[in-house]
Amino acid sequence: MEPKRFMTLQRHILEGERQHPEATGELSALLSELALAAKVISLEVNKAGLIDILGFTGDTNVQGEAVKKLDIYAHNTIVSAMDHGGHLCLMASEEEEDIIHIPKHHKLGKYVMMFDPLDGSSNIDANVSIGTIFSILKRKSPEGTPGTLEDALQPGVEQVAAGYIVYGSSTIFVYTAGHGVHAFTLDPAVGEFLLSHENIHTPEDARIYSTNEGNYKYWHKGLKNYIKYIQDADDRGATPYSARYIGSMVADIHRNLLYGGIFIYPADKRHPNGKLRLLYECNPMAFLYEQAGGRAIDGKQRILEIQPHKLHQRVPIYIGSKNAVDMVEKFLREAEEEGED
Ligand code: P6P
Repeated sequence: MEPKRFMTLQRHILEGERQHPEATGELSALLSELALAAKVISLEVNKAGLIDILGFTGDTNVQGEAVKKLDIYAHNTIVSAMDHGGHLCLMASEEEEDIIHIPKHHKLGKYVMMFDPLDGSSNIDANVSIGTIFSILKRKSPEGTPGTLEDALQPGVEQVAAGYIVYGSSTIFVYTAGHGVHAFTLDPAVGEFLLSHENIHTPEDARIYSTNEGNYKYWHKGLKNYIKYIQDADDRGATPYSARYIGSMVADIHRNLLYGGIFIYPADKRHPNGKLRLLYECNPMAFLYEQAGGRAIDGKQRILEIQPHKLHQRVPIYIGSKNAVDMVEKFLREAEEEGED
């Protein structure tokens, strides 16, 4: 078995950039700053359980109330790690209503980053894997000026890099810069993200479906027809699907990316736009999945082609193995053509 190259995240990004003469090294510096923030967040997430058990807070208050909520902590860690590197002109976070400007005394860069600092954080008390999701674009507004909302409201096809960090039994940094999907596992002993999965290709066929079936009665008919179709797979002599849904998007997506699966958070009769956010949840996951050979749609169009109108805009999402997304798209289209609701 060929030994894994001692390939760090930073070296991998730099080598990737060197293959593109126009690259300036700014993107690799930006991703390295994010990787540092991820290491700090990973430390805090992994001791979160202790806050309740041992009262270990790092603050005076043993009750733990004084300890910042982990998602605020993650948000603050990312902002403070990245607002002075000189590579960003703007940030946007799930935790902030408005765009986040770069402090006046810092150099303004050519990139914009949108992120969900700690998606699924409501699961932390149950020790469920959670994650940071990020999306990086090039600014459209003039260099040297403060970034604008329009810099953030670009369709997903404009992303130059995207990915997530999943804080689970290991901390894994998964990213794409448009040249394949690569994963790096944090080795806490050396404090480095080391290449663990190069050029991830998601299986064309799914054997896992991930959705909150508690919302079944509110689903539109096309989705009900699709779920029934896959649940009857063995009647057709096909391999039955497994239902796997942990309620943490990064954990569900990471498992499905590696094993093959489809993740669905649909529009339904209560939520006409679904629940998940376009700019810092659906777009980055869609970019990553398409780079890994999968697909991501809102039910009608590519997620990456949706023109955003609002910073925290929600969209329905069907994302996963190509053949599975093709199939659900067919059921949704047929139900609409037959006027079924
Ligand atoms: P529901 C977590 O709150 C989250 O934003 C995603 O990580 C997850 O996929 C989804 O919501 C779960 O939502 O409605 O099924 O609990």
